[in-house]
Amino acid sequence: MKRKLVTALVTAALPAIFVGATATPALADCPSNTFCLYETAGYQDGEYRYTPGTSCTNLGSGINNDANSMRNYRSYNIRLWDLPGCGGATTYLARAFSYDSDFGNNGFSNKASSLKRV
Ligand SMILES: [Ca+2]
Ligand SMILES: [Ca+2]
Repeated sequence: MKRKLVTALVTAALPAIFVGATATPALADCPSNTFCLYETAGYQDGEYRYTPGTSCTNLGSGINNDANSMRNYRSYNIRLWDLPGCGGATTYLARAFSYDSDFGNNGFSNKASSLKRV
């Protein structure tokens, strides 16, 4: 089950990479070499900036269980977990140099509680 879910998420992330080749959605809003999470789909409302390493980071109270879109301008893949401490089977993979305007079609709306570079 876990393997199947991860594969689905990877496939879902691919179109965002291709979009990135032709469109640049307000790149200035998220600094280079930074991973940004947004409270609302479409990169709206609160922006929370991270430079994730390989140690797990738990999300703060403002964005915990409230993230709905992301921009990953890091040169690394970053995984988000539903549970704090980067545990559990429900995750979301943010590919290097990709963005996703809505976690809804990934089954990950208002779930992210922790993240790290993978
Ligand atoms: Ca959660
Ligand atoms: Ca999505």
